[in-house]
Amino acid sequence: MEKNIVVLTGAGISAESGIPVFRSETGLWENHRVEDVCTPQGYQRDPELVRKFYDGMRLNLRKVRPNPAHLALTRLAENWKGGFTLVTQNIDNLHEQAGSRNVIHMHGELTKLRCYEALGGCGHVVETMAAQDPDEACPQCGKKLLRPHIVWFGEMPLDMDLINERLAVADLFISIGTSGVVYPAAGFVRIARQAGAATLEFNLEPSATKGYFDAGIYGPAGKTLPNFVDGLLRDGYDYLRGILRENSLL
Ligand code: BJW
Repeated sequence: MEKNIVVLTGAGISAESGIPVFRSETGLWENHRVEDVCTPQGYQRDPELVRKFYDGMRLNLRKVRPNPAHLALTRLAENWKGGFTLVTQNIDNLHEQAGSRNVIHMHGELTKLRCYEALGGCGHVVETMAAQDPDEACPQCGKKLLRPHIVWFGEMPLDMDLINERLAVADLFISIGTSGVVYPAAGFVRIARQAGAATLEFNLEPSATKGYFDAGIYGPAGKTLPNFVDGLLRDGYDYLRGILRENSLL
C-alpha cells in the first residue's frame, strides 16, 4: 500500500540559507520584543513599526536561496509514490524557490498582504515582493486596511482543517528544524502518533516535543535530510525501518 508522508518544517530548515531562527537567548525577535511585532495588539499600537519589520524580511527574500534541505523535500514530493503533504511554519518562500508546490503556510507568507478583517476589511489577499505602501487600497473593497499576511500570536493558524485531515491519515510524520514550543504546530506529532504514524525529527538538538518522536536525527538539516531522502527514495520503508531502529528515542 502507498504510504502517506506529512512533513512539518520550521525556522531551522531556513537557517543554513541565512534566515535567523526565532528563538534566541536574548528572547528578542531581530531586536524587537515579540509582543511589539508579532501580536494584533502590537500592530494596533504601532502599525508603522510592524510594517517596517516585515518589509525588511520581505526585501531580504530577494537575497536568500534554498539550501539542500529545501531541495531534498522537493525531490521527495516529486518522486514519492504515496501521498505527500508539506506544512511549513515559515513565512519565507524558500520551499517555493526550491520548486515545491502546494505548500501549506500555516503561519502566513511574507509575500502576501491581507485586507484586515478585524478592522472591517474584506480578507482579500494580494501578492507583493515590495515594501508595503501604507496608502495602498485593497483592490477588492477599496479600503486602506492591508496588513502583512502573517499569523500573529492569538490568531488562528491557516488551513487547520486540511492539516488535520492529512495528519489523520499519515503513515510517517517528519518534523524538521522546529523548537516544538509554538502551538498548534507543536501538537501535530501527537496527532500523527495517535493516527498510527511513525514519527521522526530532524534538528540540531532534541526539541521540546522529543518525547513524542520515535527517532531523532541531529545535525544541520542541509546535511542530514538529503541523505535521508536519498535512502527513502531508494529503499522505501525498509530504509525507514533501519533509520528508526538506529536513531530510536524510545
Ligand atoms: C536547526 C538548524 C539546522 C537551527 N538544521 N535544525 C500557553 C500554552 C500553550 C499554547 C499557548 C499558550 N499561550 C498561548 C498559546 C498559543 C500560542 C503559543 O503556542 N504560544 C507559545 C509561545 C506558548 N500560539 C498561538 O497563538 C497560535 N495561534 C493559536 O494557537 O490559535 C488558536 C487560538 C486563537 C485564538 C484564541 C484561542 C485559540 C499562533 C502562533 C503564531 C506564530 N507566529 C510566528 C511568527 C511569524 C512571523 C514573525 O513575527 O516573525 O511564527 S511565531 C514564530 O514561532 C514563527 C514560527 O513559525 C514559530 C515557530 O518557531 P520555529 O519554527 O520552531 O523556530 P524556533 O526559532 O523556535 O526554532 C528553530 C529550531 O530549529 C530550533 O529547535 C533549532 O535547534 C533548530 N535549528 N538550525 C536543523 N541547520
